[in-house]
Amino acid sequence: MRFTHTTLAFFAAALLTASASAHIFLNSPNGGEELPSGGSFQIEWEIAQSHETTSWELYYSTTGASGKYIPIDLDIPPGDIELGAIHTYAWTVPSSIEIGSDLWVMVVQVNFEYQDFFDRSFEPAVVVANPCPGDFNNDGEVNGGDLGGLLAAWGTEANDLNGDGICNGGDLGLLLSLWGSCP
Ligand SMILES: [Ca+2]
Ligand SMILES: [Ca+2]
Repeated sequence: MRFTHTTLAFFAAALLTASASAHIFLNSPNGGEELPSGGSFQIEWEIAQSHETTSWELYYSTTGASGKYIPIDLDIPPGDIELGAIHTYAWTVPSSIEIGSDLWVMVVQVNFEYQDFFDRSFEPAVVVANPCPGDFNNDGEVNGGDLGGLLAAWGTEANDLNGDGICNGGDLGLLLSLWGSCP
């Protein structure tokens, strides 16, 4: 959570309980970010209180901060669990999400005590049209790195360029037609 003037009043009301239980900070997205449909967005969170950790879980919602939450990845290795450690996850924003949708993300720490601490976007991000379709790795061009990403996602819902719900030959043809520098 971050302080802003517009959110201060709301936050003040929740301060007593929230500050006592803040064990993770979701740094991004935390409100106002633009997420490219079908493109890559880096989710970032930070450890505010260290715990033994078995894994991390990431979820998103397009209906509200309180959910319904849909899994992004439920088995992310714990990594560095020291206070202040920064964690990132390169997420391919599903092209099935309607352009213009508000979007919230939630990160959950799964630990040995069966107490799952979490944080989620304070305000929504928004899903926008991808300025460079096919550039899955956000390096400014459609190239071999993106072809590798497409092949790795073959048969799944990820890197689904033409929006038919699965990554397959149709997407490969489209990727080749988009080959080169982004406009
Ligand atoms: Ca690329
Ligand atoms: Ca497809």
